[in-house]
Amino acid sequence: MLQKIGRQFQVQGDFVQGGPFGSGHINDTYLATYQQKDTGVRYIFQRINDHVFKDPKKLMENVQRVTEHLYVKTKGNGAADPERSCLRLIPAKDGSFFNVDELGKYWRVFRFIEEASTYDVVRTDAQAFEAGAAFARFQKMLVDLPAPRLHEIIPDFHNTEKRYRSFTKAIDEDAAGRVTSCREEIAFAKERRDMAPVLMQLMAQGTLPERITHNDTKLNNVMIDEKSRKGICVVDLDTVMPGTVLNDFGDLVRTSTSLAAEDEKDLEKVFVRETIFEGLARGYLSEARRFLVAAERDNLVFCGKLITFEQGIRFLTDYLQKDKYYKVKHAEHNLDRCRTQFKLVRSIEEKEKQLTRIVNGILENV
Ligand code: GN1
Ligand code: MG
Repeated sequence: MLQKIGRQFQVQGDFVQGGPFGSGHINDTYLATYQQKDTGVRYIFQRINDHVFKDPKKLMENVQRVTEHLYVKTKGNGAADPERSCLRLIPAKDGSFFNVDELGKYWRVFRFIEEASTYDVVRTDAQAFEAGAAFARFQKMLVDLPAPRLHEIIPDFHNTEKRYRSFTKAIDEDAAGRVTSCREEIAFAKERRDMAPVLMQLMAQGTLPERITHNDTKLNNVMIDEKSRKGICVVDLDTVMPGTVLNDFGDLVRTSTSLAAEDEKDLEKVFVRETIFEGLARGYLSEARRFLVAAERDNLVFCGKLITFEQGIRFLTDYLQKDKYYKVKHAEHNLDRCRTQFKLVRSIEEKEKQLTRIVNGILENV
């Protein structure tokens, strides 16, 4: 299959091997090796999930514009190795940046970034710093992306209020008969209902500016160079679109500060580590401090809580709807994921004062 897809792209050399790669929940990702003279060159092949991404062509238009802008800019900034500092799409033989297979599925190919790794769980404060800094640089570099506005690939993606409404609808419908098995989680979410519209309201008032944001800033979406340990390249650009930077920082808090897997069953392991949070905030603010406005600076702790809450209700909604959206490995997988999110929300609530002090301390000094 990969070999056949590869023939549609401007991939050089002979196919050697290929197989599934990474831990994404949405697209199907593969790594393929091609022999070019005496070296093996690796590529990422991805089949886009068109249940989630309804308009893959527009998605690819966004990805192409963003990667090109980042590449030209990185090169202009004199980066030592621009090819490793941003994703590069390999064009198809017809000159476009995707190929549609006989089942109507969209494929794309990226050059694989060698000697860099991604992590599902943070190991050190320094890694958290690098992830924060890499995403802030990414936001900063896209500030001057020329018009037109990027397509809103999934409308209302981080509209927590709408997510909350879909959640209550899923409870009412109870399509899978699972409501009774998650009463506690449902109650937890309902108690925190008021938090859902807060950032949307600030955006509607114009207090919180719209910027180009990544919207899926999971820790494992930044590649860390194996030698220098620097965050070199941000990946998974499908949801890059207009939004608030707070969703990006919030998702970093969600995915890096707890040191437990997203589907960890032992909830004792799930809580915010202040030192990791501090590393993350330091890294992020080292690059973003200059362009953030007050409403952004003031909500850096809140957005961590909000995005974690949002992700919890997204997993719970999918559980209630019998796992239509996320890939799952067993029937309770989405419920397990929801539980880690809600446990983390509780931990952020408990430590909100300390975390706010940390952010304010950094802001005074950068
Ligand atoms: C999905 O598949 P992946 O890892 O790129 C999801 C994110 C969620 C994440 C939860 C398009 O991301 O929004 O935060 O799972 N992407 C989409 O792990 O829904
Ligand atoms: Mg993604």
